[in-house]
Amino acid sequence: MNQFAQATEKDITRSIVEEFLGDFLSHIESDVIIVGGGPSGLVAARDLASSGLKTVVLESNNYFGGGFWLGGYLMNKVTVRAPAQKIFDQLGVPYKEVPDIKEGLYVADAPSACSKLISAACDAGAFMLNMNKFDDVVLRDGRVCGAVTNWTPVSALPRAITCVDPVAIETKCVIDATGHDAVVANSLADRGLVDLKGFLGMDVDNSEDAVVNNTSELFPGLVVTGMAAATCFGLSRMGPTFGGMLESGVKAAKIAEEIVRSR
Ligand code: 48F
Repeated sequence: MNQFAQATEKDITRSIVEEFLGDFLSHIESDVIIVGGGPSGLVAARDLASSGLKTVVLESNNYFGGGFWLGGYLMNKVTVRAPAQKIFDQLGVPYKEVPDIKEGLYVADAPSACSKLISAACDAGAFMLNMNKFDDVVLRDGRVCGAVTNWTPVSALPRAITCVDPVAIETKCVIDATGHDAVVANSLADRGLVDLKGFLGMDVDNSEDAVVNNTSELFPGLVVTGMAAATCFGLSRMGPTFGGMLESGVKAAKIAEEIVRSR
């Protein structure tokens, strides 16, 4: 006879609730919250969690990866320019070198690259909180020190439901990795605390380096990365290539780690 009890509905429900709430409770005070689980945010999550920092990724969608599932124009081949192929090497993503390009251009399958990047962030120990829509910042003593969040479907409810209050997670540093929308930075701009320039037309040659160079602490406690940095600092949009996004995530993690360690 089987010595184990049959799992029934209550056991399955208990497993889900206990595991989720346990993880959630242990992250309500975290070192870093990354808002947005696209390529820049996921690289930052991988690096920060690998450094032993308590890292949360808030993602409004049910899947992570943002724009990294497609290369451009509904075609699922992603390109990176040198030196970002080294990140493909770290992730174990197979790629091809495009011939006769002086500085190096590499092409890979988007599903392979995106899933391996998500996996790397999970394996490093980041707490991956999908279906959570960033709603606002926690702002104290002139610093961003947390993120207000709600379930995505709740955020999308028509106002017929009067109010479902969100909850907040405290942190030492928030990274805005929400792409073109730069939603965290915009929550400060709406209050006149920062001035956002908006991104410019496409200029791939300049934009990749510019995004990495401008990845920075925009406001005390808030680092901006990826396309959010382009929106904040008036940079050209990238075009369908991802090296700058990945390198920007690496830099954002370094800046965030310095902020965390200094507090
Ligand atoms: O847009 P996204 O992929 O940002 P990224 O890391 O990369 C940009 C490229 O994909 C592409 C490009 C290539 O060069 O220019 O656009 O800068 O990922 C942004 C993530 O943020 C999530 C969104 O669902 C996506 O997964 N996001 C957006 N708003 C919110 C959010 C929000 N309010 N709360 C939580 N997540």
